[in-house]
Amino acid sequence: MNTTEQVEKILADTSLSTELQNIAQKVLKQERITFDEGVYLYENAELGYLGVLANYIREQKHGDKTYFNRNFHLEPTNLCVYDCKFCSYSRLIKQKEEGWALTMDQMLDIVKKYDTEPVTEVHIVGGVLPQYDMDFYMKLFTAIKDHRPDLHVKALTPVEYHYIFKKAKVDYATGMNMMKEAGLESMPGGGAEIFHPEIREQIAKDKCTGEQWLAIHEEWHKLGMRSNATMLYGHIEEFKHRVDHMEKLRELQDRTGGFQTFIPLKFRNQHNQMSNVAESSVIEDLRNYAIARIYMDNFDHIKAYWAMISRETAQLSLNYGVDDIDGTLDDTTKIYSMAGAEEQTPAMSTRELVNLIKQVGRKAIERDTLYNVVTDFENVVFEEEKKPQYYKLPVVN
Ligand code: V47
Ligand code: SF4
Repeated sequence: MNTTEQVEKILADTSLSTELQNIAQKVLKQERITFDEGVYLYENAELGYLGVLANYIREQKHGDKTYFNRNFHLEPTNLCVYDCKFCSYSRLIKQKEEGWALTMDQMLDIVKKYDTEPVTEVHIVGGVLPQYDMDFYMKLFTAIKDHRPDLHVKALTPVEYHYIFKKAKVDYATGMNMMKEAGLESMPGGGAEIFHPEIREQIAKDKCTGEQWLAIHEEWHKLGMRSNATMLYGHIEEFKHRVDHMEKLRELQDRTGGFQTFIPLKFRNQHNQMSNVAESSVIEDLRNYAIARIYMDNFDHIKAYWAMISRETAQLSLNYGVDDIDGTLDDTTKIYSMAGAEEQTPAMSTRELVNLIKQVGRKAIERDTLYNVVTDFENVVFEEEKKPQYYKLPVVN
């Protein structure tokens, strides 16, 4: 049964509520669903139904293609002036003995370690500290580009930009332009958390607001540049807050078209001030990916961050709207291992990542940051191993 027939089968199900019938019709006609329909899906839709619709959209957009990239993380510091309640990573400045803060030379030495590796991107993210100001980051970006011009610099989030621009007394438009001139090429999706102030004020109260996060991305997009967006879900927010978050991103994307990828980030509850909050189930994670795929009709890609959700859930997510499973990052990232992620030293070789994708019947494509194809692995069989056998999971019973 192809994906259109699967949606038609759903439409023929007379036991389905009128609301769910209407949403399925809209998806088939490639029409946008409303805020209320988004909330309705979270409250009422079963995983099988959501999987059919999300997989239909995914295959309309990308067929079986599943993207990944070869990148590494550079984390300048784990000290931070902020105190987000979900953060397991940062050490407040008063706990300095448990923290690190790298110098410019130390950061460049890390970049140089990858000189002989076929990585295409450095993802720079970490805590916020006064000594990492505009001048520091501009020098860092320029030094990286001077050393290795082909390495794409994807760096920092509106959390850092808002902080350093305010200190330097420059407005967002000027600041982002200066960053671009210095070598910044794209912005990762972090710092978004949940935009709605009812939640943001409880979990991330001092850093940039939702409006400021969106305004900085808007300025960046106006320069013709691209960025990603995340949503930290599965903690104290309600479904309406998730839909509000996606709605705000969808609105901005209508205006600028600058977002590439939406990345739902599952809240992990270890070693932070929200350890009493239970984590979402795998079923809820898959439902969330699927609803994101249905709701975010103007986003090309939905990404699952495999290091956070486990390799198995990443494989499953490919049937629930996800078409990107991030990169072959190595253990330079501590953000998730500290929060109780599945992967304590998240490293996967290209061979492992390609096989993980092929095992569930999808096509593995290595991309660069801007989704240009670097290598299509369809016909690449790594030496010393058999072609993996796969069974492409059905999404309906
Ligand atoms: O903004 C922090 C999240 C984000 C926890 O753009 C947590 O390609 C879960 O945004 N449980 C930073 N999540 C990482 C990020 C990212 C990751 C991968 C790819 C891209 C991209 C962006 O990590 C933070 C926050 O939302 N985070 N603590 C936690 N306990
Ligand atoms: Fe700092 Fe980011 Fe952690 Fe918040 S999530 S405390 S801004 S490192």
